[in-house]
Amino acid sequence: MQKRAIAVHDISCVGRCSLTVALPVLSAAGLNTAVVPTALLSTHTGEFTGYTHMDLSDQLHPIAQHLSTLGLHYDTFYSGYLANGAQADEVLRMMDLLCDAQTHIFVDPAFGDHGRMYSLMDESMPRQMRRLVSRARTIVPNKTEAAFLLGEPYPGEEADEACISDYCCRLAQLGPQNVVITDVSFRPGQTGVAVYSQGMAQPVYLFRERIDRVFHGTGDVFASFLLGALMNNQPLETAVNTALDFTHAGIRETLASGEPLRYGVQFEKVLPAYWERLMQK
Ligand code: PXL
Repeated sequence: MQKRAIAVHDISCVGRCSLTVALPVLSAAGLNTAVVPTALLSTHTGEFTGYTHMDLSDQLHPIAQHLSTLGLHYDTFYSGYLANGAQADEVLRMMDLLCDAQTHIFVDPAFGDHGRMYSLMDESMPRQMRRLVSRARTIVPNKTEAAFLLGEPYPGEEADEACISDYCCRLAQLGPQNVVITDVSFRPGQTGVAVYSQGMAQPVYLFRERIDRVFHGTGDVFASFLLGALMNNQPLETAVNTALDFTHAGIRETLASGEPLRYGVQFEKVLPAYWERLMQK
C-alpha cells in the first residue's frame, strides 16, 4: 500500500524551502503527501527583505479536526518551521488527533543557523520546539538548533567530537530514538552529520566535501531526502548517506547554474536519480 505523509511547515512562495521542498521530495519518494501550512510568506527570511508573513496558527486545529474525521493513517508526520513558539501547542494537538502508534514523527526544529535564530523567531522557540522533539522518533537539528534546544550557547564552528557526541546523547534523552545533527565539521574542507540512535555509545559521523557558501534551504532539502529514504525502508545510516549524496548533487547543480543562492538548492534536477536510488533494494 502507498504510504501517506503529512507535512506541517510554512509555505514560502519563492526561495525553495519548507513545503515547496517537502512536497516534491516526498512525492518523488512515492509518498502520498498531505500539506498543512503553518505560515504563508512571500519568501524565506534568509537573504530577502520586505517579505510578507501571515501566521496560520488559528487554522491548524480546525484543519486537524476535520482531517481526523477522515480516519486516515499517516505513516509519517513531518514538522518543520513554525510561525511562533506558541504554535508548538497547536502542532502537539495535531499529533494527538492525526498520529497513531505506528506514525513516524519526524521533527526538523527549523528555527536557526550559524549561531543565531532566524529573523522572525521569538525567545520561546527553543523551549517550545523541545516539546515537539520529545514526541519525535527522529529529529534533524543543525548544530545551532541542537545547542539551543539543550539551553547551551552556540559552540562555534569548531565544536569538537566530544561536544557533538554529548549533544546527541542529551537530545536522545529528551525522547527521540534517532538524532541526526547537521552542519558538523571537525576539519577545514569537510562538512557532514552526526548520526545517533538510542543505545549507541557514540554517534557515527558521515562527511562530504565542504563548499564554503551559504545555501538557503539546505536543511529542508536534506531532511526531506532523509525522510523519503527512511519511508522507503532504508536503515538510518543508509538513508542519511542517500540524503547527503542528493543534497550535495543538488548543491553542485545550483553552483553550476549560477542561480543566486538565496533561491535555494536545485533539488528538482536530482529527483529522478533519487527515485532510482530508492528503488534499488
Ligand atoms: O529553511 C528554513 C526556513 C523555513 N522557512 C522560512 C525561513 C527559513 C530559513 O530562513 O525563513 C520562512
